[in-house]
Amino acid sequence: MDKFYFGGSIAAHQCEGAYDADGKGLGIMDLVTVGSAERPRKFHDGFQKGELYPSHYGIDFYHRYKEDIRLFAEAGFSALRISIDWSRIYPGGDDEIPNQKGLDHYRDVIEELKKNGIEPIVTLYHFELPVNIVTKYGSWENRKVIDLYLRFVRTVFTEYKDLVTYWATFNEMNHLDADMELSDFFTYMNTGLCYSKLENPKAVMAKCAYHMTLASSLAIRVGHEINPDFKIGCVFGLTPVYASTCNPMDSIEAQKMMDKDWFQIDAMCKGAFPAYKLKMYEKRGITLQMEPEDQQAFADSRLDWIGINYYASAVASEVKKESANFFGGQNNPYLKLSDWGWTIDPLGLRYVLTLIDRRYNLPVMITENGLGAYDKLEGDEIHDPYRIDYVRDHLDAIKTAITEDGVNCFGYLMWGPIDLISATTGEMSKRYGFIYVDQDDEGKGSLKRYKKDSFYWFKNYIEGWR
Ligand code: BGP
Repeated sequence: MDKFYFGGSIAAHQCEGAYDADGKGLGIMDLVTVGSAERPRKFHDGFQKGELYPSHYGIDFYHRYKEDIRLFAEAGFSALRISIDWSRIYPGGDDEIPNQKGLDHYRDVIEELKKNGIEPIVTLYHFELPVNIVTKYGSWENRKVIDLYLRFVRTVFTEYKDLVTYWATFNEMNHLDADMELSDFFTYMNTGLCYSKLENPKAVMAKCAYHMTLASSLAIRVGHEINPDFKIGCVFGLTPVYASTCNPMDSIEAQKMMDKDWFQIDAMCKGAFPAYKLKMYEKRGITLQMEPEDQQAFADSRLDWIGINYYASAVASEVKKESANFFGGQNNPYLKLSDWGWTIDPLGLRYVLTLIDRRYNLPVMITENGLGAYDKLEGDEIHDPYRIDYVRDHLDAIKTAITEDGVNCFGYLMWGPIDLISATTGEMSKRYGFIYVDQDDEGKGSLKRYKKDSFYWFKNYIEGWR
């Protein structure tokens, strides 16, 4: 990849709103309430009176995308990562015929991006699973769901085959490892299933993770058949883990914590589902339903690129303490925390980039990175030096990884270039954007867009890159 892309990443359920417009079905995130750092988001089987569901309104990107894309172009973006919400294309996930209005909508968005000189990078699954797939099929635990997903991706690949080159099969499926204690919310976001309510949660998660990994490999195959020039990647949320001391046991602990992030990438890049993972499952008494043709799918479809979502690092210690860090493990005394307690560690990005490069030798893109912070609108202005520092320090780390460590990184997409709904808390006040959106946590506000100081800074930075 010879070009370096600058831009941002957004996800349909966090920005579009219009949750029931133009034939869209219900997606799992449509059933999740607003929360906060202290008050976890709740999810229900249906809507509850008096609750607020932020995906229903988002930031109204569904109707305002033209204005927003113009702003991205003005900021100098050369790429934008969007997601296509499965429930807009196949409202129930298993419909025979796709919803034409959904297809038309994303065509308009993609064409608008191209008109503005912005490369669309399209994620095919960003926590946007039709609810019907959970209630009728039991979600990804059921192998049948792979075929339904493939029907969806085939439709989308075919529809936009002359408009889109860069695809990502999934966002952050790596949060489903059977070797870790999972939270209800993370398993819900990925599968619509509630961890603590499952009878044998580790086995269910292992099956879901396997089926999603296989679905990704099969989607790569389908995509390359439709257009051999497609560049198909998958996006992983990666947290480098440091050992808390030079006690070798701490290093083993750190290695274990990172191990959970490799097996799916290994399966998609090395031609086989890794034997070490199968051994681990065996030890836990978990049996996967593996068919002979699966091996062929892993063997003949490899990722073209790897997407890295990077927010924080973690610390591992042999001495088991209650996990202090949102990303697992302990907090790092050398590093500061964001307002939401996420470790700020630009060097960790250089570290993880180098790890991935040496392990897979593939082009990588930073598909998400950013700082969730409280912003204050003063008149028409937002002064956000903290965000500028954060993004600059991370970009400097990428530059070093490219120029000194020889990493093949072809882009930086900051998360939430326009303020949107937080995935983990459902808040609006956890703001990431270069563009401010006038809306509060109750969904009230004019929705007017304002350029923050970081907007102008980013534009300048892009012009001066290299
Ligand atoms: C990533 C998700 C995004 C996004 C981001 C920031 O894991 O892929 O969807 O939301 O995290 O998280 P939050 O919005 O909770 O601050």
